Amino acid sequence: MRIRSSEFVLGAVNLRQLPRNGMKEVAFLGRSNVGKSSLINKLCSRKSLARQSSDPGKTRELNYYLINKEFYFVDLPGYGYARVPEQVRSSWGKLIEQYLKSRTQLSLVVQLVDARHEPTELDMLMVGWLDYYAIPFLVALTKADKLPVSKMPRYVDTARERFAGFEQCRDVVPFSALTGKGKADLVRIIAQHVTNGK
Ligand SMILES: Nc1nc2c(ncn2[C@@H]2O[C@H](COP(=O)(O)OP(=O)(O)OP(=O)(O)O)[C@@H](O)[C@H]2O)c(=O)[nH]1
Ligand SMILES: [Mg+2]
Repeated sequence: MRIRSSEFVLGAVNLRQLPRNGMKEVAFLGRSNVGKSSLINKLCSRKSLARQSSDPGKTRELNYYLINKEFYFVDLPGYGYARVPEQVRSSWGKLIEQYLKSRTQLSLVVQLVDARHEPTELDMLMVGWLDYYAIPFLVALTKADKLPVSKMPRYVDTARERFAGFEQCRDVVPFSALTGKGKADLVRIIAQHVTNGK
């Protein structure tokens, strides 16, 4: 599969606003500032399709992008941004959990984790939900260009071991929005989940 077209469709603040046409969805999940929008832009070979924030924690909507007029990418609101009030944080958590739990057309989640750091508690809580709700996911280790090449294999191995215990984990892929590293692997795995044998 090649990503030939991508367009912004809508930003939803609640689940009632989500598309009802049944097209498959791939959702991108990760803490605020981990690189979700940059990854979506890179996959789509676009400079500014998904809004990249200079102001972390700003993406509050579920942003829908129609890909190849065939399926959706969903940029989920980033979690874990410290300066967001507790009440707002818990309502985001509920929105994300409701979405994961109820969205039957959700075919794959790309869970983003910073390649240089240990996954956060919230990252592990999210993949726990994914396993619990039986949603296949793949882990993208973002900003891999910031890791010295010599350290890369050890970091990737550690992450693979960490996620190996999750039944729904399909793969762990180092990724860089700067260099495009990992893009081909991500597109290949996404294609396996959204196309019907094409
Ligand atoms: N070096 C490097 N920087 C990156 C990479 N991906 C993202 N960044 C930078 O990290 C910052 C956050 O990136 P975003 O793509 O806006 O992150 P996000 O997860 O969408 O953030 P929110 O929408 O606030 O949740 C930006 O300054 C990006 O330029 C990468 O692969 N390499
Ligand atoms: Mg974003």
